[in-house]
Amino acid sequence: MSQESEHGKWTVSSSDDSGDEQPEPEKPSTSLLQEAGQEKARVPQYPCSEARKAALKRKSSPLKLSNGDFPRDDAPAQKHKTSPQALGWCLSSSDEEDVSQSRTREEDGTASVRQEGYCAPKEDRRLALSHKSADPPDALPDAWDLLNGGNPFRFFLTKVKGIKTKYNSGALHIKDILSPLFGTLVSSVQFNYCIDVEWLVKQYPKEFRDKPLLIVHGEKRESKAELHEQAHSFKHVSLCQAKLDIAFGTHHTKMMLLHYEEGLRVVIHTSNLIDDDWYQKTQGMWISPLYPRLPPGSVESAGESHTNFKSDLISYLMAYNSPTLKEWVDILKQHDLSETRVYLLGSTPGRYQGNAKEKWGHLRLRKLLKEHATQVPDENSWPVIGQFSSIGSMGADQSKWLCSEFRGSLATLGNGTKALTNPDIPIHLIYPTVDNVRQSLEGYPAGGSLPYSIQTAQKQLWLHSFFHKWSAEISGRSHAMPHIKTYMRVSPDFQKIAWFLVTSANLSKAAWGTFEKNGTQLMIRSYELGVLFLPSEFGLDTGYFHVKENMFSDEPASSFPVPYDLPPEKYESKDRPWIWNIPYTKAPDTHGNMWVPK
Ligand code: GNV
Repeated sequence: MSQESEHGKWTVSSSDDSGDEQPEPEKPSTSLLQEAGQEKARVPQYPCSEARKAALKRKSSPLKLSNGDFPRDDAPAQKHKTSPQALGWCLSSSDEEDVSQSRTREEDGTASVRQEGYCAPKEDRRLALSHKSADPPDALPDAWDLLNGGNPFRFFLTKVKGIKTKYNSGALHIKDILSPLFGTLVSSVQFNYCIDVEWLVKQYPKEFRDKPLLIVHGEKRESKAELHEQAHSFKHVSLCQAKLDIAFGTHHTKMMLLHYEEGLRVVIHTSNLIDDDWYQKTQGMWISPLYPRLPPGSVESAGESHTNFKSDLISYLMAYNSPTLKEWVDILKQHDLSETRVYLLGSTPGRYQGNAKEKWGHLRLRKLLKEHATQVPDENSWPVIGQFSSIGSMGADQSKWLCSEFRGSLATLGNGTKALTNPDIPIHLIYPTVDNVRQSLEGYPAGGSLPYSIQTAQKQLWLHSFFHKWSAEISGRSHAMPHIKTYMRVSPDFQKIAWFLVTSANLSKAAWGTFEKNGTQLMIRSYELGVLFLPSEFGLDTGYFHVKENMFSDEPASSFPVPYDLPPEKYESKDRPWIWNIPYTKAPDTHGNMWVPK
């Protein structure tokens, strides 16, 4: 099939025409298929969504421009210098390879060569882990410094392949997180949504690769069977299915519990356990300090933090009602989490009334902001910002959920907040436009992880008037599409923030909860998890953080590294939100392809 447009001539590759669900790896038969041939054709072996399947299919059988050249007229990929090369990416020695090349997916790991090659003798590692003063020699990666040096927030982004080295300087790949430098692993748990077990096992260093690994997931029926089939090959891997008793609920929580000889570490993040999620996306994580083991015989309440993190994490784990996770609760109880400065904010499926109403979701955020945030001058003019990678059904107009219960919770600041539905409080929503996706490092396939559907979008056109583009010059990630989800309250000049949340929760009622029975009950469908940063926990009594002006400078510790540009830029009249299940054939993406979901 071939078609012509003002942007040139396009072909739909034959493997697409055949409707073949499992295309064979394509050999590049002409130079036109260069990139296509370099992408390793691959059908997911892990259970995952239709949107992601479409992305993987498109990557293995791309819809190419057939004349072998970019259109010369106004193809924005050229004009706006968005090809990686045009932007001057890949110039540093460590980023030598072409971003469009296939990765050797097993051992790519974004970890640098020195990291890959280095494994400190166990005694050295112990030293490094137990004494701050034991400065690691030059040969050590900066991951250790990152984690233990002057980063009070412990908030990180994932490394992105194909951007300048400086933009990855504060970033971590999963292999960095699982590195022996962070601790001598005894056993671990991975909570997640989409899991490629074979890939995951390879992310652990060889010396820890056979340590017990528990995977907590929400798969049912066929996809559960597929996951079990995958895990079966690994005798050290076991599975725990999270109960999902309410329709359309999903297990979105992304957390690692890393039990070490030296203690315990908790990582709460936004990335699925698949290669694509750690390659060219903007993802966030909070990494706990190394929690030491409590002395034997410590009381039940020992090791609690000012933020009540230990008890809140135990409550979250108990909500699964799983005997296996109860064993992890016991391990948690044996550790000292008192150094934790963040608040835990989770969602677990259920219908909650009375006191339980404030345990999860947006009412939990409302309670935390009421009790631990403080009022700021002129607070009614401080906007709420929400930034996410998917969107649920929000009803016929803004009064149904977004600007009532949801904004009411996010606009709470201290005990004095009265008008929870104050219509004056602006709400800015950040979600990628079609052009954001088209011009991204991944190109249109990035849209496979932005599963806003046409069926949902067309019911809520009113919502799109709140939308702002994805822009992240500040972190060098304007072309790394967001899979991170963040929410915050920001000053009218966008230079201060009253709080910041990084979470798995998208903009949906399923994630945040919705009132039932005249507001006496909060109904939540999904598991979600995030951490809330409040100024008071970081020694600030002003009620706000300053926004860091440069992610990579040494500004005062009171400045928070918001990972995208402020103020957010509104959609222009030509802009459309990315919708995954409609075709985009008028302009090529950064790989010269178009998007035709079947
Ligand atoms: C594509 C994701 C997640 C998550 C959940 C999806 C979907 C879908 C499609 C990506 C995704 N769901 O990270 O929790 O259709 O639900 O990344």
